[in-house]
Amino acid sequence: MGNIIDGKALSVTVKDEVREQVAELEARYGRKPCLCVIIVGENPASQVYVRNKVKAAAYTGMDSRLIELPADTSEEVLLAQIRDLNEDPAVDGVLVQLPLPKHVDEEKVIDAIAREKDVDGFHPGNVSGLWLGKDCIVPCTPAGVIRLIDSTGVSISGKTAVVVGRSNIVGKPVAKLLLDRNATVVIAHSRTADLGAVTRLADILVVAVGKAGLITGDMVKPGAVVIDVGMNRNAEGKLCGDVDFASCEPVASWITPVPGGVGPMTIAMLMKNTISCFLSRM
Ligand code: BQF
Repeated sequence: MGNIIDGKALSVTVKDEVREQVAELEARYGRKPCLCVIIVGENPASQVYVRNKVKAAAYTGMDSRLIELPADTSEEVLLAQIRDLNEDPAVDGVLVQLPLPKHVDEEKVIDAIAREKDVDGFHPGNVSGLWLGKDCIVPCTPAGVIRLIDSTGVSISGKTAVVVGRSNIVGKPVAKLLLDRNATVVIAHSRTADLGAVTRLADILVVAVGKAGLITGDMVKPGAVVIDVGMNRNAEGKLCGDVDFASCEPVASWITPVPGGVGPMTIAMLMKNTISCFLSRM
């Protein structure tokens, strides 16, 4: 029954839209949007993610900078680097790849990024904007999740949506975006009693926990749309989601794969956010 949502193909469509916008913006303003990515240390997964971001920027024709700092960089030096970029008129978007080494306070770092350059949408000004229903930068993964659901043609309004996971980066913002689209939203988490009983209510199921194989076919309502935000490595080192694809795919009407589902859309929405930051500064 399950149709597979091709996040990779949709991400190319979004990046092609951005590529056209970049060309228009350059013609109108005489400069291209510029995204600056900071990575601290050598976490191999983070290195892949920042490479994906720089490659996507190149694809769209926008400028990018990659700042690679050693793992022992002090919080002070990192904050000074961010302040420099905040003041650099050539830079439109600044993001610091998470997670950061333990000696650095992530909250301080996020707060230091100028709100108008916060392409990740993690700054308290953007978080409050999201929850107050203002026009603001929306975090990339939640924005990508909504775009993936929209691509199925299934209407969100009036449906029961269950979000499993309550992180500030995915669970909470995705729940707010679904609420804004008139879903009836349930947030489930690690302390939810009888998770399966809750997930079986979902017409739209979004899973962002970080636990491989957490959701099995018996936990999915027949015909549900299933969006898997999980990014885990299994015993063989292969990328896999939080959803057991083999057992859920036959039950779902639509389902995202891992890889090739939410991940590429996260990167595409980052490109869109960079355009928004550029425009807000012009
Ligand atoms: C794919 C991320 C957890 C913690 C911090 C494409 C990405 C991943 C997968 C990617 C992620 C996950 C990113 C695929 C960025 C998504 O083909 O399936 C792209 O680069 N992501 C991140 O920057 O930080 C994370 C997951």
